[in-house]
Parts: sequence; C-alpha cells; structure tokens
Amino acid sequence: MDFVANSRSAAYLDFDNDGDLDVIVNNYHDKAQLFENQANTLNNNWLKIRLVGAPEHGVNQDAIGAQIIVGFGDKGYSWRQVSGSQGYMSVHPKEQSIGLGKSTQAKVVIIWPNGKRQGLDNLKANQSYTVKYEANAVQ
Ligand SMILES: [Ca+2]
Repeated sequence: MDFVANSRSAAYLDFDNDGDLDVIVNNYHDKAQLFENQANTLNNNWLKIRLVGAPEHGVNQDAIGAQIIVGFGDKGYSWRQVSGSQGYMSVHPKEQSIGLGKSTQAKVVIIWPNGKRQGLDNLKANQSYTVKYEANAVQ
C-alpha cells in the first residue's frame, strides 16, 4: 500500500458486503480513506454474526463482552470477543466477521457475558446471522 498520511484512527468493516474486511482510515484535517480488501478473489468462505443480548438476563443489548467460538470441520476454529471499541478513536461494527477458508459450514458456541452458553450447529457459510440470547442458554 502506498499510503502516507497523518492518521488518527482506523476501523474495519465489510464496506462492500462481499465477506472480507475493508479498512477506513481517518486522517487528521483531511478526508477519510477507504481501503477495499480484494481477498474475495480467493473465493474463501465466511460468516457474519451479530449478537443481541437481553438486559433482563444480565446481558447488555449489544452483547459487549460475549465470546464467539467458531469451529469449521477439521480445519480449526476462530475466536472473537464483542467489544465496545478498540484502539484510539475507533469503533468497529459489533457484527463479527469470521473467515472459514474453504469450509462450507460451521459450528458456533457463544459464551454470553453472564457466563451462559448457546450453541448453533451447521451454519451455512457466506451468510449473516443475528443471534438473540436464549433464556434457556446453559451455564
Ligand atoms: Ca469487503
């Protein structure tokens, strides 16, 4: 990347909704710049997961603090934690993007901030999922 600037923050998000994370950089007294990730040409698979908490069960609405563990066959697993912000002056989307490589489905375990767990099996790749806290999630 040939990029020289006086920048203050960066955020990653899937700006063009093709499954890979792009980056927006905020420059000091200048326009923000978008860097489009071209990884979609690799034809790898992905999942997006947005969690919705239940304050009445001790889980904040944005599920900040929740952990998401995604297993994809014998290829391994990925881990994400939902955060309110990261770094200096940056806020990333609460939706979590997870690369799956060539796997076409995944198994997901969510550990909610109150410690309870919720599992989802056989999620199809290249989809966005919204997962709401289930009152019967297990300890
Ligand atoms: Ca993208």
